[in-house]
Amino acid sequence: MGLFKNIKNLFKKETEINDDLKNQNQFENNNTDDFANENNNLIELETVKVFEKEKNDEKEKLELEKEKNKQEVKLYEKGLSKSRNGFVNRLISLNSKTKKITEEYFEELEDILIMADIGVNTVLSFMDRLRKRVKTENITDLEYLKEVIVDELFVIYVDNSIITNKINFNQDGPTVILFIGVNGVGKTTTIGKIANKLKKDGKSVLMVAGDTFRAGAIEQLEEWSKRVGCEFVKGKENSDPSSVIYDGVKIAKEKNIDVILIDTAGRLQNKINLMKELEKMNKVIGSLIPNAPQETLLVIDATTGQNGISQAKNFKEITNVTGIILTKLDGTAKGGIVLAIKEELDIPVKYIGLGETINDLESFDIEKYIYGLFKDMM
Ligand SMILES: Nc1nc2c(ncn2[C@@H]2O[C@H](COP(=O)(O)OP(=O)(O)O)[C@@H](O)[C@H]2O)c(=O)[nH]1
Ligand SMILES: [Mg+2]
Repeated sequence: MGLFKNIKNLFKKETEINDDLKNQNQFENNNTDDFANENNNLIELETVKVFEKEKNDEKEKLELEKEKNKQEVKLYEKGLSKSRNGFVNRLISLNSKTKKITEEYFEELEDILIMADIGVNTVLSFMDRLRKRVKTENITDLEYLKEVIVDELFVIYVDNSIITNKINFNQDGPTVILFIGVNGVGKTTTIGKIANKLKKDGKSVLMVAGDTFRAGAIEQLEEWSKRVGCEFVKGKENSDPSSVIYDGVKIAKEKNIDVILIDTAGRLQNKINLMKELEKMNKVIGSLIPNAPQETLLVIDATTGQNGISQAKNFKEITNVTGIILTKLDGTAKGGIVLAIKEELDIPVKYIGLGETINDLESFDIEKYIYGLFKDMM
């Protein structure tokens, strides 16, 4: 498979888009050559000009893409540095002190991975596969084993699933995204960050202050709406969130807003009540926009490890969670939680939070994530 090598090539040498660019030029040069041979009049010249322009536009687009990709990789690198200094360094030092692959080595590796929040079951099945491969492929070279480890970790994520970090946008009418999760995980902050991204993509955004429960929650979201420069709808403190949501969605429809971001309170003390509340919200939203909400994104805090996974299991039982946003990955030294989410919940991670500022949010990309974690091993 050689995924380790692929990722290494992709980011370390930065060749990917450069090569694309070269191929593209080659292709278009050939095309223009062919064209010149067939026609030798003015029309030809004009066509070549158009070709040139298209070629330059394409080049510019690729350059921009390349720059964007570079910036994103940098954010992953920065945001995952704690994890690199934590569990990845332990992995590296285990590998460098090991001379021979023994049972002791496997046990220590297992410990390191469990400590990294990858999840016990995930680690056990990973260790099974690794042991088998070492045996059947007769692996003795530790350099090679390193590659196998990264490859097998990646397999956990891609196994039997369609990976999509894409938001399901409504084709006719506003897209509704509902944000749920317990207190303090980063819902409101994430709404601010996502609104900013959407605005940059040219979409109009309306925020709904559906957390009417916590003091200061409404003002906090309002602050974000001002910063981002988007529409904002609120109700009174302690009012029924569903009625605020009703108002918000109605206004968004009237104003032809592209995306509605709904903040909610994260009370999980009483599962039945929360379930009823979420049901009511969904009903109100669905009555105004068929098939909405298009996304119900559960926010979890990476620093809470297994606790975050249990929260997610609870939410999954009471409502239809379409994606996960994993915040504060920058704050943990155990960035393995993404793999646990995959194995234990099988809900796609759509975004990750890599810091507190407005730009510290990225669409989740498993290759960049693996690179951000293991770049020192590559
Ligand atoms: N380091 C870090 N802090 C974050 C991130 N996302 C949110 N926070 C912080 O987490 C705290 C709680 O966030 P808030 O949005 O109020 O959580 P909510 O209660 O779920 O709405 C705030 O101090 C945020 O700045 C992140 O990705 N990284
Ligand atoms: Mg909040």
